[in-house]
Amino acid sequence: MKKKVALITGISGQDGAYLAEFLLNKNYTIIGTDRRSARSNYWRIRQLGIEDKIIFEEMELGEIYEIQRIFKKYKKIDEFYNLAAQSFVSTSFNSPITTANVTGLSVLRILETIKSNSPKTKLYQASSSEMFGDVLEKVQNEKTPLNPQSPYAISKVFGHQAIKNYRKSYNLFCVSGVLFNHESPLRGEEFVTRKITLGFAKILEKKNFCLELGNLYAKRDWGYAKEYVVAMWKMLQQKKPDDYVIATNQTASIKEFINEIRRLIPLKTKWIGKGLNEKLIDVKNKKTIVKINKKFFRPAEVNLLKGNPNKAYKQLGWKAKVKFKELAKIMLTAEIKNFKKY
Ligand code: GDR
Repeated sequence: MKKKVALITGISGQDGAYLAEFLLNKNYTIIGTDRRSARSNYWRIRQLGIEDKIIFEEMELGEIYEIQRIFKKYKKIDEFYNLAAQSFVSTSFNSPITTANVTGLSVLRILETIKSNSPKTKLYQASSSEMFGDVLEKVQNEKTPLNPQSPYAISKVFGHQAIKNYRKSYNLFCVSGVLFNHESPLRGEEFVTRKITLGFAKILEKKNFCLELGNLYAKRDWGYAKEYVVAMWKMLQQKKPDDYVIATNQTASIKEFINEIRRLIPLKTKWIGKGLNEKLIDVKNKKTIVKINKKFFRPAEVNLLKGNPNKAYKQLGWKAKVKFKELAKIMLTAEIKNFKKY
């Protein structure tokens, strides 16, 4: 049997790296694409030891002819995973137009290209729990109305609706995975869980480091990225294309995540103060190790996310095994190990 070919956009990101590793184990040929400026950023793929097993291509998703060029070069692409995006919510407030173009409009460019050049290609679109925004239901599922709160989330809604529309209008096999926050040791350092684990590794090693954060009370449904990429693949193996929520069904605040880390480290710490003056101190020497900095607050916040992944369980047989407490442990352990190495 001929090897299946999968194209992954955003190959240098956390999900791109884990998905490539997973599909290589399933004997796929992997074409990994990135925009030019992201090329230097292959540390994740290197860490997983799969760099020489991937065919790398530059592809600027802002230009439709670039996508067409790749489809012409590789005549047969069985599965197309669109993981590329301007994915940092905070940045989207400063760069709303770029975010809309890359994160939103690119989905339409991909759909148009598939429709005209390769209608048999199956497309996975990375949708996001951020689309629920200021939530209209306490636990969110595939039917929960969307109420986005950032240019990033608005752009994701655009992509999400485009997928539904092209599926219905042109009978394409395209799906959206509405993934809730998913983290790992390969997470970018700007995202809060990784910022926290890296911060604590520094605190343990350097002693003088103070971690500055924004809103400690936002709640997220945090899962393990390595498990989430399996759900992406499963969605494309179904008979019929459909959208799925991927989540753990547990929610915890940033402060609760930090408290989990506190349980794992050999320091006695204590929260003091309120509001902007809230701090975590080292009980022994009274040094502040975590404090609040207003600059990390967002113009509009998403306060609570908790997903109901029942449909994914029933139809895909997918269920999250790692919940946020174990995730904190996995991330901190890897962080300390890496920190010592470098
Ligand atoms: P999020 O992830 O916006 O949920 O989107 P992020 O980790 O950036 O923020 C989570 C929550 O933590 C609060 N927070 C801070 N966040 C950051 N980054 N830095 C801080 O210092 C800080 N302090 C508090 C935030 O306000 C927020 O409430 C992620 C991204 O991966 C998206 O691309 C993806 O679609 C969704 O998850 C699902």
